[in-house]
Amino acid sequence: MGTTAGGTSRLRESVKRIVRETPVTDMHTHLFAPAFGGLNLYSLDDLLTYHYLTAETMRWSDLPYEQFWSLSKRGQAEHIWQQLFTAHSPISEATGGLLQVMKELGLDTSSRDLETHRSAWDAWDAGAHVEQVLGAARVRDLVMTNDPFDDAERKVWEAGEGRKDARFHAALRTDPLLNDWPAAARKLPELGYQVSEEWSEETKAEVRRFLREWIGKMDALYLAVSMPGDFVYPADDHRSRMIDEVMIPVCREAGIPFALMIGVRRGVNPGLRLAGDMSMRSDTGAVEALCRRYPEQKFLVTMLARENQHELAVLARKFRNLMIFGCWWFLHVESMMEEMTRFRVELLGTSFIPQHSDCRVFGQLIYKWGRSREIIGRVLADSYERLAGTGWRVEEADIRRDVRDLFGNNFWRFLGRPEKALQEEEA
Ligand code: RAT
Ligand code: ZN
Repeated sequence: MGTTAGGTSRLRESVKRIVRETPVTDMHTHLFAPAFGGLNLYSLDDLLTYHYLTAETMRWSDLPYEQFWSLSKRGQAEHIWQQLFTAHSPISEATGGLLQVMKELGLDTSSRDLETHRSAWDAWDAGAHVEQVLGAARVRDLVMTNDPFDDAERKVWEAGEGRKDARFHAALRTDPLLNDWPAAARKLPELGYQVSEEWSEETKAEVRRFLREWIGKMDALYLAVSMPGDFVYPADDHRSRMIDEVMIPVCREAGIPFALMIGVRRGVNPGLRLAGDMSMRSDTGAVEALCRRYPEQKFLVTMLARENQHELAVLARKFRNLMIFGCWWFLHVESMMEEMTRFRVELLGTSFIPQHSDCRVFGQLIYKWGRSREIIGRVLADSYERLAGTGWRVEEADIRRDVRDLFGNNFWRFLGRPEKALQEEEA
């Protein structure tokens, strides 16, 4: 552009405007393309029954868990609204986020009458709503979480409908292969793969064939798994064998990254179902060992415990095949996002992926990206201000390039798909 971004407050304003306006690639969500029909969630009751809100509700509610689960979705939503929005002030990240979504979609948030909000919401056309949300959140591309073991989802892929909408990309999720091998070994033969629980050459070859075929069917951008905090690598165990003998060879052949989301302890309170998972400290040594052993393999990594974040960012300075991403789940709150984004910028400049949304319901894109943009904008404004203080000319074009990197281009280049990168004229 040739123009500098201007004096201090003008510079701050430019940074925040660019961060607000730059389209984003949301590289990990649980959203689905329209072709997946019933798997799509977009109603107000879907937003209210989000598991983040269920967990918060149960702090107040006296209902036995099973009684809560036996309610219809509508009944659960009413209970959640009553506990979190009527009986108490909605000041947590997830409750405040829902209000932000309602406000941005034009509902009168001064009213506490759920029925009024519902009827306004239900009158919207689902397809138009999705477009409105993607537009309001400025999400250009998003990555789903795709599971061939899920019967409803598999049908859509088998019918060749899964990638009809080019904005919705696939990620092949492999949790059962690593975390519940007996169940995976029972399921794979049903899908046509000659697998047995015993770790034989045939089984390994068949699991590799399964992954290869499904990567192809989905055009999967990466292979993904979530791991408990006590994940150890290398070890004399099933996980290490699966990674070394199946996952890495398949990823290498397909030329795709392996995404590890580490530090979840599933079901610490099973009564809460999806809301019952806990965060857990992890050993970054496992990621270090993988990155060192497989320098040609790319790893996308996020961790769930706050205690791991600094070390993980330092590790990314050591390995260029490691891309750290997002403020995951319980870290997707203002204080954690601010802290993490600051030291990531301080340690890595702009060579990381600051956020993913993890959305399960479309409307959530509005608040999750709204909040993230606000925080990232603040951190970057401080950084550019300091930079300008050294006498460096901070050009608007430089800021736009950096934000495009953070919001998508680092991801696409890491994947080896630079053609998907956001161009200057699109931003
Ligand atoms: O953030 C979430 O909604 C979690 O329930 C998990 O799905 C987590 O993000 C994951 O992908 O395992
Ligand atoms: Zn997730």
